[in-house]
Amino acid sequence: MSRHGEPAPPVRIVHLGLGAFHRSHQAWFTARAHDASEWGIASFTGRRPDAALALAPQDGLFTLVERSAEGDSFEVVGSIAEAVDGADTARLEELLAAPATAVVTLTVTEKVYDDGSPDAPLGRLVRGLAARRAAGGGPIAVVSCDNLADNRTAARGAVVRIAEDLDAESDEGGLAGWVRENVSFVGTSVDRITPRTTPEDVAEVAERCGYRDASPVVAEPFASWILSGDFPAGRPAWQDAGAQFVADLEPFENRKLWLLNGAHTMLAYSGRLRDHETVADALEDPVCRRAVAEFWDEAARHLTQPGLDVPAYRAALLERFANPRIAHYLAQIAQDGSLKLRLRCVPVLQAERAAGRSGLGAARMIAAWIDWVSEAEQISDPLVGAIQEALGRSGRERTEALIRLVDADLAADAAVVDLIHGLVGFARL
Ligand code: CS2
Repeated sequence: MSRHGEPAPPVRIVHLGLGAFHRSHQAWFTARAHDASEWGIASFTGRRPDAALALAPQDGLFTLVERSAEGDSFEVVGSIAEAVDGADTARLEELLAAPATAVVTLTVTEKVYDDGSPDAPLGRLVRGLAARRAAGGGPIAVVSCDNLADNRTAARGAVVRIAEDLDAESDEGGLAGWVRENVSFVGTSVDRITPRTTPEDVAEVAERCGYRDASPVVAEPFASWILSGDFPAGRPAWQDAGAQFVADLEPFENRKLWLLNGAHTMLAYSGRLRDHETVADALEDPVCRRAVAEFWDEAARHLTQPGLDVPAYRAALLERFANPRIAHYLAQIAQDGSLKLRLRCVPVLQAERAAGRSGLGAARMIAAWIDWVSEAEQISDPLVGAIQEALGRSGRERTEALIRLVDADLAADAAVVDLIHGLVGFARL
């Protein structure tokens, strides 16, 4: 694939976290805007520099395979003007210093918001912002596209904290103040199921499209992007591709995190314990499906704002999850469980407890996680050390120690601990 000498759109967006989801989501929305020719993305890799190596030789172009239950359709996405190794901080600083750069988007994963080290993605971003300040590049928008509650506040908090650390080390200071005045943090709720690309997908694109794409991306047809915040230096017309701009993001964010991601996490643990591989497989199992429905009933009690249409959202989710042609592996979703539970399950459990109910459905999700970590061959989680330590205990004490890693208040609630302790093992029955 190549642009055949045609120029790529000029870079006005910098992205951190070049992965499949970024390509099926923000890159696709940008390519679909009517002003797409004015908005190129320079996308920097996070954990996987090979993502840039595969895209650079094909001028940033890639195929999006839209996979519905009926079949596949193919589309070349041209919005990534540059695919850059994340270690190339000189290029990042140069681009962030440029006044033409108006937007930074982030898909750096939930755990990175707590990582303040200078070499982590947000540390690199802050050094880029320092370069912008020095160059007089002007205000800019930073748009978090990670599955965190209130991701705008999480991004602002992390960036300001790192900027304050840099200020403390330098003679000049003032960076944190500049960030507060010049960086608009935009909150978003993002959604598009994007399983990992397989060698079969690469072969299929070659056969059906007649060209070789070393790095296509597969996604479901559904895509949603709900945003809240200002873009002081402009943005692409993402609404052309269906993006929604709202004043109050929270209800939408909760609906997505609790209903979609919560169900994913429930299916990941209960499904793996019952030997299922994918979301669609687990959903066919009445034990897993019942657990999801029970959790959804609880969550729905706290999703009452007008316009959320929870019944229709739930029905659509069941259809999306059941797509038999999307192999979305439970093992992938099972990663980083301690953090994901905190976002997807704990708020529902707390709301249920506050309303005087047990929170059985949410408790079941934590029980499934406990059961799964107890037997998993490999645990990929920022708290893996503490999880292993807790697993060394036994009985109720062990359950309590694991719950504490998810949420200390819940672990201090004896009724919750008893409930979860009694539920461990439900998925094996
Ligand atoms: C999933 C999400 O891996 C996970 O934890 O729940 O990646 C999910 O597929 C996306 O948020 C869908 O938009």
